[in-house]
Amino acid sequence: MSVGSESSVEPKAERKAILKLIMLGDGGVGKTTMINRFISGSYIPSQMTIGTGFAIKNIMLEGITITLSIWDFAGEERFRFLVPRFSEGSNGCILAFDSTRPSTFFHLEEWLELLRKNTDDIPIVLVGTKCDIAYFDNELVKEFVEKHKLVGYIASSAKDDLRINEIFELMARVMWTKLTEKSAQMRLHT
Ligand SMILES: Nc1nc2c(ncn2[C@@H]2O[C@H](COP(=O)(O)OP(=O)(O)OP(=O)(O)O)[C@@H](O)[C@H]2O)c(=O)[nH]1
Ligand SMILES: [Mg+2]
Repeated sequence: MSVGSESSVEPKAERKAILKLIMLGDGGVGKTTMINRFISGSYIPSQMTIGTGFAIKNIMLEGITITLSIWDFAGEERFRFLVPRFSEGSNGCILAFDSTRPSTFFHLEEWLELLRKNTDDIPIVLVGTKCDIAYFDNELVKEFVEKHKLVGYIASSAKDDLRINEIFELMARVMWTKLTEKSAQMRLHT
């Protein structure tokens, strides 16, 4: 190869995308702890979230650097008003309940209603937390996933580091696929 051809090689531009992922579910189900495990790899006992929290992490997907911007909504009722305002423009949602407290599963319909009023038809994965203590996987879960056309169900534990990375990687993949399909459709219609 000649010197001339070497110097004409342009550096390959890095391909990047930012995806907004929101976390919803009752207070104390373990949303913040799940994010902490994903970001830092550690189990960090957390305080109740006041309002919202925010975290980012880069992951590689098909040669593209995806920046996941993760919005961690407080589960307490008094902070619910923040969801419509700050969920705008989200690409996907992790909907979490606590496997040790069935009431948190039965509140999921309310979370979904709030979410769907304020976002496009975004992909949602259902996550059962704390499966180091209790395992919650039954017909009700299956029906819920089918009825609401969710991406699926993952039983997890931030404490024992069970399936935490899998949850975020699955969502990154699904959100990215949805976004690229949407832009391909838009190009077809112009
Ligand atoms: N055993 C066990 N406990 C967990 C797990 N994940 C979280 N916890 C505990 O559950 C409690 C609540 O966790 P958080 O992450 O603060 O819950 P949250 O959903 O963010 O709560 P809000 O901020 O109030 O909405 C904490 O005491 C955690 O240590 C887990 O996988 N296993
Ligand atoms: Mg929290």
